[in-house]
Amino acid sequence: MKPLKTSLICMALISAASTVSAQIKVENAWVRTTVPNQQATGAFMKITSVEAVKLTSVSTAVAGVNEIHEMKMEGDVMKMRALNEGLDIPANTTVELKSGGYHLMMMALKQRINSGETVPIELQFTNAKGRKQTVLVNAKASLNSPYKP
Ligand SMILES: [Cu+2]
Repeated sequence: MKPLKTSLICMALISAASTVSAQIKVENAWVRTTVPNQQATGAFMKITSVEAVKLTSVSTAVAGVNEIHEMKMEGDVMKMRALNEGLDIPANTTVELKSGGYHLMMMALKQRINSGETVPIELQFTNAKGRKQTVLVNAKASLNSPYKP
């Protein structure tokens, strides 16, 4: 009976931990390389969270201005806009930031982004209760996505 009892306690602890903490997972982060004197670029990734959160702000050391953007068709025109209210990440749903859709826009670049470099990006999330959580990701610099679709 003893081993069974131990495993039941373990299961109880695991489920308690997963309901209390907001676990946010960021995968496949990459940033598009630039040519000399280029002023702006984009960063892309997949974000999944156990609880519903909002991506509210972004910061990097390589850009003076970092924004969360959306690209979408309005009639026949592709338009880009800043999501000043943040980007919703519903619970247990992977939100993909990709070319032609949501992306992080890095403007007023302070340096060239070269292939093979790693760009640290700090992502700030807020949950429904206003609790903030910061996630640091290392984005790979690449001309196109270095990850398989
Ligand atoms: Cu943009």
